[in-house]
Amino acid sequence: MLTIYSNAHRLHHATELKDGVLKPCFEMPSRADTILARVQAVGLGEVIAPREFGSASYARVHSERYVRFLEQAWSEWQALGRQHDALPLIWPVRDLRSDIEPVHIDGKLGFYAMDAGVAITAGTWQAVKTSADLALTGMAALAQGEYSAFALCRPPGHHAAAEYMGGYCYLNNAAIAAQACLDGGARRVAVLDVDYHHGNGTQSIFYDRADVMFTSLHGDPRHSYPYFLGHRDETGAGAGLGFNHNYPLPHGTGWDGYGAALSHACDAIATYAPDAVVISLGVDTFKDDPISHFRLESEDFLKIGQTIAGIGRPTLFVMEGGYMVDDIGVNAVNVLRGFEG
Ligand code: Q9C
Ligand code: ZN
Repeated sequence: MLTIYSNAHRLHHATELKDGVLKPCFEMPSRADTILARVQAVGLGEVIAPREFGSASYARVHSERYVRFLEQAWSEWQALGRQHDALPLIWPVRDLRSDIEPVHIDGKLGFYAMDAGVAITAGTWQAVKTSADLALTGMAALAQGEYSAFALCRPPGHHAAAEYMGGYCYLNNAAIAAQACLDGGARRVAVLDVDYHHGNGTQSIFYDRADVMFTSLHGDPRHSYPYFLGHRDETGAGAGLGFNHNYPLPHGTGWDGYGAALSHACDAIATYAPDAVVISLGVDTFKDDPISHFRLESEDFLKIGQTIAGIGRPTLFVMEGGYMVDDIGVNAVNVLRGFEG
């Protein structure tokens, strides 16, 4: 399987507010380095660099003003003499107004963020746009006849919606790639999200559309981040009604519960008969993940890949979460090897 990778991810290494303390993000550069090392150790296939696509491709699923914000936030922050990571401190909840974009960077950060896990640093935009380019390059490879590809994205993307960032995510790499597939002439694309956390951004982007079916298996949002989306009754709206499928699962879920839900999800995707499948590949479902609560073993990730292969469609894997760095390479690449059979 073809892998698309760039060292640009290392430009993004940030801090997050966690348990009341500012600490280094669990989403750190060693994650991608470890996955790449495993890709090479098992001889998965060729590793290529991304092409540059640019903001117009990102603005197919994000608003132009949001993309501009991401691009300019660090210089606006720095212009005030600030040197630490840019983090939001105020959010437009319920009856506060969210129809007017603030001018001040502190207002903008809250306006465009859902939490304090998305710091912006000097290198963030370069890493973020390159991560989207990895997914777009992977989708372009599928368009040119590859049956599968692995976009080794970092930072991840599935919590980012049309106009907000969150949960270590800035641009929604999987959504950008899915939209590019449609723009290239495909009629239907399925996005399957196997990250521990609900893919709220991807769901939001495609919620009212029938040309993208979104399916997510994740920790029940009553107990797990992102808390405010990912319930079973979210089935789509308007033309998209019936094309959004959530499988919230309890703490402690192991292969029995997970495999059954995954098989059900993959059967529904096969029935949808998409031209391509995009997998939001998080491996934070692992038993030793430091911030998640499922109990998958490393061998179970082979079975995830095998089950996805059963859909029988060209497939782009887009890297999302997974925070047990020691095992992240084995677990992520096990999905890919399981897929290849
Ligand atoms: N510090 C992914 O797996 N962290 N994201 C809370 C505030 C939530 C996980 C953020 C974890 C986000 C891509
Ligand atoms: Zn996650």
